[in-house]
Amino acid sequence: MGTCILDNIQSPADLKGLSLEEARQLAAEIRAHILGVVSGKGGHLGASLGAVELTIALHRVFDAPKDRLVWDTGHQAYPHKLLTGRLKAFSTLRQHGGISGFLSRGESPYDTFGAGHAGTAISAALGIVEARDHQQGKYHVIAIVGDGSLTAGMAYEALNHAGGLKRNLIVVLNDNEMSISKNVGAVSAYLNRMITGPLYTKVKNETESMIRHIPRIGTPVLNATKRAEGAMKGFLTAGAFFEEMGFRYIGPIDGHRLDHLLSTFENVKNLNGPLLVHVISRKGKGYAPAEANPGAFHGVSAFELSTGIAKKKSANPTYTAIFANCLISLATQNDRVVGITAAMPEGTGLHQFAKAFPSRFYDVGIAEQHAVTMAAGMAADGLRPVVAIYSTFLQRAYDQMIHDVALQNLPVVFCLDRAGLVGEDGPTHHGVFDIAYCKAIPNFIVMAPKDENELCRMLATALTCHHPVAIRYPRGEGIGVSLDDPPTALPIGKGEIVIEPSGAWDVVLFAIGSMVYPAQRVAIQLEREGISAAVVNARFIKPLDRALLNAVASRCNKIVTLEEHVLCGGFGESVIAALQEEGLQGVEVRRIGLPDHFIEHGAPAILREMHGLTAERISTAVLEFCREVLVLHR
Ligand SMILES: Cc1ncc(C[n+]2csc(CCOP(=O)(O)OP(=O)(O)O)c2C)c(N)n1
Repeated sequence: MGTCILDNIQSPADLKGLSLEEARQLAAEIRAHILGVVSGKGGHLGASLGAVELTIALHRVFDAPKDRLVWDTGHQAYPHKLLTGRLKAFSTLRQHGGISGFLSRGESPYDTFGAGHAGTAISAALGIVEARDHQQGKYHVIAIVGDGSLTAGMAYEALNHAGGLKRNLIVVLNDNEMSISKNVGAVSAYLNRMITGPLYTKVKNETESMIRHIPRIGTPVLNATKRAEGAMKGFLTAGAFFEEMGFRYIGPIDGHRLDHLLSTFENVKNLNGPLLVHVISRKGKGYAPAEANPGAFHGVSAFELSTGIAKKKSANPTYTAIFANCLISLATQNDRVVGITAAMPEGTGLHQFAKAFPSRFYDVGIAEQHAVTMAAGMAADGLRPVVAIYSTFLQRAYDQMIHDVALQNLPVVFCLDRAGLVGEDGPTHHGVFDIAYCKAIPNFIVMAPKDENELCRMLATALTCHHPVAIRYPRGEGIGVSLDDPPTALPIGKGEIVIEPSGAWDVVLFAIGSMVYPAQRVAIQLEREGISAAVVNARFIKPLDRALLNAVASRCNKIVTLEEHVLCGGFGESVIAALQEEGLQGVEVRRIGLPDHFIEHGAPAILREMHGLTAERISTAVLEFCREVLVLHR
């Protein structure tokens, strides 16, 4: 990649001396560099391409890391990484041992506040503002938040608080009218009216004339500021909503006009109180396939740069796709079934459901808490809501799960996609806490399928239950098994023995969800070593199949539990507790699962290998556990 200006940017300080023309060239180089790396390795593309000029302008006008840039979500931060000393490391993006795809305080002093989940930036920035003011610090704090992230309830909680406190805080609203899919809701429509209506033209003309009159870009001139203030009066009507929230509204500004951005930020720097700068940008800017299809290019796997076509085709349908098809067929038979997503229609597969049942589909925005309580309300009045949310994002809605759903024992079905290790997105996105957080809640039924057929059976089961139900299933392709048509319901709380060796058993592999197939491979490997291993597919974490546990424990006093989840609060702990409560003494248990620390980013295969979840690593661990048996056999 023949970069030229970018190669010489060691830190944001190097931006200060660039001419406007050079800064524009830099923008083109950053785009080319991001495209080169992301087309080869995958990553978040559209948001970063759309934020190039904005990032250059912020880093040129403000003085990070002294001034604090707090990026919401972090998926748009690739230009920020490239300008803050991570150009060389950028080729390692999202790979194990390489730099993170999001923001990470451990990675760089320029990453003021870590992120990965949306909607946190304004709250975090306000906290930093308070810390600054308590300690008489002198620096700017700038939260950069997308219009999608502005659908998150926490963003409003923070705006409300910040507007009341009246401290110096800059919020940059980077508005590309897109969440991952098209943004939703009344505020999104309001923002859209601001940028498409006649008012925008008026405001834009005023901005342009204001900028023309600024003597030299980069010089804070009082007169220019005054003129800016004057011009801003015209914006009052445009940003009335934010003004009412206690913010001074500035904008809308073209997010790809470096000159506009630079002069606006120079002016904003000299203003006091809470400010909101409304920047209009285009997701995927500069790469035609991404501009044409921003939803698909939000996050991508490796693709052909010339065409935008993905390099790898999946062999089997994904769990997500199977879930969506199955839900559609179940909803065809039951018109009370509705589907709810929190800004992830494609990610959860519910976009297919939306096509089939437009009036029974709800995209609530990045509002997991609201999604859950709305589902509770729907269930309270006779609907059968299916809430499809990634395991990691459902963490947001814990009180709603307890207080609004479970306490009233409402039949809401939670479909937790991306449960387990998700790979390159890393610690903000691994879905490894859901067993712990679901099983602790009374009235919940918690299940995990061994394959995609069982996922369908679990969904069919869940829709017959009069309780809240959580089904956790992994990211990516299914096993490739055929599907029962129609899927039959499972008996609640009943597991199955999937490998039942004749004769005495040396060990029982008690597995849940994605660990059942690996456990079967382990049993086959162990057989070669002379170890007789039974394999149980638990199916239910709660209620756990105690009869089955009793039965296997009476045949064998060694149990290995297997889960793709943290051990702390996990499935294995449930097995141990059940053995104890059933009075099954003398059974030795070894738990295999994830450790009590955050799991880094990297290819799923590498992470599984590192954390002992491959069939090979499990075999070794089980052999070790069974070593007395081995001694006896030999
Ligand atoms: C709590 C939470 N829910 C869902 C997501 C998934 N997600 C990642 S980015 C995104 C859209 C963000 O839109 P916006 O803030 O407008 O940024 P853009 O990508 O458009 O720049 C969503 C829904 C998330 N990161 N966090």
